[in-house]
Amino acid sequence: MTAPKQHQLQYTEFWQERTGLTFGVERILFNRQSAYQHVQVLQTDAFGRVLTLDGLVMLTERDEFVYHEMIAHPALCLLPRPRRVLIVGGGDGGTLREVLRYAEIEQVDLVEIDEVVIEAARTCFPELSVAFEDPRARLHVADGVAFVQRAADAWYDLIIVDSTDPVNFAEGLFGESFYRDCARILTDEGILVTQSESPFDHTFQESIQAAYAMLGRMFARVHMYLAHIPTYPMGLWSFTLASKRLHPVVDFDPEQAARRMASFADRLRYYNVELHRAAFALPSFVRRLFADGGRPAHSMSFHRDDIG
Ligand code: AG3
Repeated sequence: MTAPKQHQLQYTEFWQERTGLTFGVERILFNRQSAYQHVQVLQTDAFGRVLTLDGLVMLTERDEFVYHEMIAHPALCLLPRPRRVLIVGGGDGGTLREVLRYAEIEQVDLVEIDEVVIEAARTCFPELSVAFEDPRARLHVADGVAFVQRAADAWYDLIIVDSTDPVNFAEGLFGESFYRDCARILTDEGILVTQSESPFDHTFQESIQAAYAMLGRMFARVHMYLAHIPTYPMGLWSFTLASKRLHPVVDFDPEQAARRMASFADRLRYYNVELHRAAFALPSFVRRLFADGGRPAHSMSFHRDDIG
């Protein structure tokens, strides 16, 4: 019989006052206060290495594939020929790794505000940060809001906002002027994808609803899609796809997508062409979150004409 445990180190991200997710911690691998936030990497018992920023779980070795595949592939498979991509945030390199899987991608600008995040990834998550070595990747340590202000019109096919929660310095990445610049620097067929928190969590509901209203005024369509991410608050996560022209389900061509992914599809662990459609089908309670004046919405999509 093994001896009973006499001490243990645990880490909890609190989702509410006293409710949260607890990890068993074996070792603290990285621990630094940057100019922006507290950056930590923990070796945990059940989820491998975990990156936290100001105490919030950003990724775990075990389930990062869900978030990174789902923030990148739905839009990349929908666009017929994406060439230039902008990633705002994402200093760990996970989103970049997914974008660079496509041979037709020519250039990816990644704008991360905090170089300590990049360093933490280089030290503790080489399987993610390896993406920075690709010659198509250009790394900018800068503020995303200022970067999009200065970027040229109609340049990017896709913008991915891989940010933390809409608080503190990340709040601007959910705001009107940032979205306006994004719309301006995207091509006529361009798409903006952003992480948009958990539909189960009321904390950010208002800022996400406000973001939908803003995006609805700038893009022809705005759609929510979902994925299961065990280590983010409530385990069910949403993404928002704002598109100038293409409808994410109606205009999605599964054969073309399968062809485009042929060289790497067997290495993906979450996304596939069948799942693409399923991800945009929303549970009824999620549809109702965006109901106008209590009227149930029929789908979580806004069209410019409906909004006026
Ligand atoms: N960005 C989204 C993380 C949001 C998690 N929120 C939380 N734990 N409260 C993750 C960055 C990974 N590239």
